[in-house]
Amino acid sequence: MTEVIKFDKEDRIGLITIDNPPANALSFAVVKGIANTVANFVEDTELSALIISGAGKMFVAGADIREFNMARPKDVPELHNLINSIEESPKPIIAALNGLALGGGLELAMGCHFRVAHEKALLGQPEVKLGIIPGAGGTQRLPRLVGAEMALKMIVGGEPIAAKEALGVGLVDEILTEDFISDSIAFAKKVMSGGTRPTGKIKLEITDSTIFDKWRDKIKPKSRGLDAPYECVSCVEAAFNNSFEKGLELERKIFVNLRDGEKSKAMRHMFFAEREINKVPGLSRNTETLDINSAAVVGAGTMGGGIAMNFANASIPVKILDITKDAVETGIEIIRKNYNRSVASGRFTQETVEKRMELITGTTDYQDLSQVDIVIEAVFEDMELKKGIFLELEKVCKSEAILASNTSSLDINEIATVTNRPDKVCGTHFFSPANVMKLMENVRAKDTSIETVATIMRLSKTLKKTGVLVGVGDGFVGNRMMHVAARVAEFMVEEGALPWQIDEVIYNFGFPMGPFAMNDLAGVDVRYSIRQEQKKLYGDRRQSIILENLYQTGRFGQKTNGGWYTYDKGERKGRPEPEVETLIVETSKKLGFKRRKFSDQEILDRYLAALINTGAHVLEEGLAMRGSDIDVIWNYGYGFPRYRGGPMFYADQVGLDKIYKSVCNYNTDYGDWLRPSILLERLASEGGSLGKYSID
Ligand code: T1G
Repeated sequence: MTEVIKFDKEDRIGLITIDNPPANALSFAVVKGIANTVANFVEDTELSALIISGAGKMFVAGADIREFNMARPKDVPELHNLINSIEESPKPIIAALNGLALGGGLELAMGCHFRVAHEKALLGQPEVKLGIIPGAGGTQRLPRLVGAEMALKMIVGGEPIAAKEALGVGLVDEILTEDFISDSIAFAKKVMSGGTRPTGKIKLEITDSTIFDKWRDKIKPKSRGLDAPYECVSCVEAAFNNSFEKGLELERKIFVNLRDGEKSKAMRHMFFAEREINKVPGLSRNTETLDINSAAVVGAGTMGGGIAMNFANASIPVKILDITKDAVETGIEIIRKNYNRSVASGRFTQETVEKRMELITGTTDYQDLSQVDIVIEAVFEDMELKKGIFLELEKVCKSEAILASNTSSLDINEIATVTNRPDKVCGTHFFSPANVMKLMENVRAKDTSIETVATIMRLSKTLKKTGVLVGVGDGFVGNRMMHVAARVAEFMVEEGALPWQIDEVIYNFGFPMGPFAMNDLAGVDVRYSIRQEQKKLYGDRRQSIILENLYQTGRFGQKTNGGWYTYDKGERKGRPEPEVETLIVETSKKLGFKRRKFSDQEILDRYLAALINTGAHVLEEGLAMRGSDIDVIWNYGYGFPRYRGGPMFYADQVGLDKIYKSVCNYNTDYGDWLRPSILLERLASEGGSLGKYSID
């Protein structure tokens, strides 16, 4: 017996245990092992029933995603064929769901004749999150067991349901709680002489055929650029309009088409990328970490308030300090308003909000921070101000406390110099709004200890954030790349394009908004002050005069009802402003540019070349550990469309040689802003990959 499949017998009952850690994925070896065991069971006259279960906390987490692009060995059947053979068995086969049954795991269970589940088991078809559909009979069997509405909810939504709900809708026959395997064997003995129940033979009748178009309308707002959600609806619909065999055929065709398409490859890349970020060289499960049972935030502004909310949401008491009582009270009031909006939207109950507000206490006295485990400084981006705060913290905070800065670009190495604990100084860069955005750039300064790194990486998980470890550099990773791409967008405006044309191109690529709309949201004044600060680093490079001219008009964005766009009262979406267009044309003239047309494709090429080349520089400088880490940062922090992976994965798909050529071409226009990355050049020449690149 292969080591991933164990087989036992008790009386007339056979028991398969899938033991393929870490997720009992249906790898080639597992599929082969099950197929051989099922074939032997069918022939074995001493056996009357067969149970399939899983070892550990999961039943089966699905097909093995790592094998999607591998050639299937000739002696391994396709999963959907194995499941059909289980369903055709002349003797009953029971799925004993000891835990998570997802994707192909639930499809395997539905090919069985009976299903029993542990009360803690979850059952789901999450394939849509990978840009595919259930490809082993799920779209045809699930509606036969639970009906159209539930099947659509599970397959199109992709979320699992609990065993109890599964029992209620007929997906599970019994819930077992005591000794799960012996109870499963008892169940098998009960049904072993009652014959089989092939799911595929269940007749389907549709009562309301409009349900499918209703679902298509329902998913539209969140399915921009996606194909899989619509294909899920079509396959479930096909189950009601075709024979079982025909439905399986259609499902298979659509599954293969999606699986081999660029969008699913990108989403599968992101699945693994999100898991790679936790792998830090030198950091292991045994690395000592500091328990974070209390926190403090210095600065009761928008960011400080949002950060404090994250701790309260994780049930961690948090103090919020500012220089005046008024500032503290205002900050806490803003927090309450944010929470009240969540109550109004039904996300939280009033009781939850009260409990969380009790965890947040304001102060103006540094002494009150003396016993907290971590302090996060979140004040204005001014180095001297930050150093002064860290000096105070060094005096009052207990020696083991971690001192973190939420700075989005300043040098944390320099901040650390004013403390006696550089090993405990780091960055925790939250993205605005801090209580909403999942991304955290965890910044490792040159003396930050591995224990401090381990602590803040674990803190990200505690706060339900996606923490990516980055190094100290201008703008760290995300903003470093964003500012170069945004400058190139501004340069194109100086040379002939208009903000609204560029934003439309970037929106149509899949971003939630373009760079100019994003700047109006974050503040033209904020970008202006960062750019002024950056002149210390890049003073000799071309500067964005249009940004400086716009700033001088006092049009700072949504906060002033007008920036690049004008915002009519209550409107979140701005409209092109003729006054700004006039300013742009005047600026072009003063700069000596003869304004010219930019095609949409050229705009996209220039913008992405800037983004990708700067990402390659970031990798070259060791500020990010992997290309896939950059993809996670851009998906979670800036809305890079997941069905395109991230900038690094996307560059691989376009072709690094093409990207490198574009960068060299645009380097003549933008100078060192697009100085070709040596890493990009090397990978392009070697046929390498940015998305797979890793410094470890
Ligand atoms: N294939 C390969 N590896 C997998 C895997 C899978 N299906 N699921 C998990 N892993 C790895 C994961 O990469 C990580 O590896 C480790 O297991 C622990 O995962 C035919 C075609 C199950 C909820 O989409 O949602 O079936 O980093 O860190 O937080 O129709 O993993 O340790 O090296 O996420 O406890 C459908 C995907 C597949 C479920 C557990 N199934 N997995 O979460 O641990 S397509 C899915 C998850 C399919 C059929 C189709 C989660 C989890 P490493 P983890 P976790």
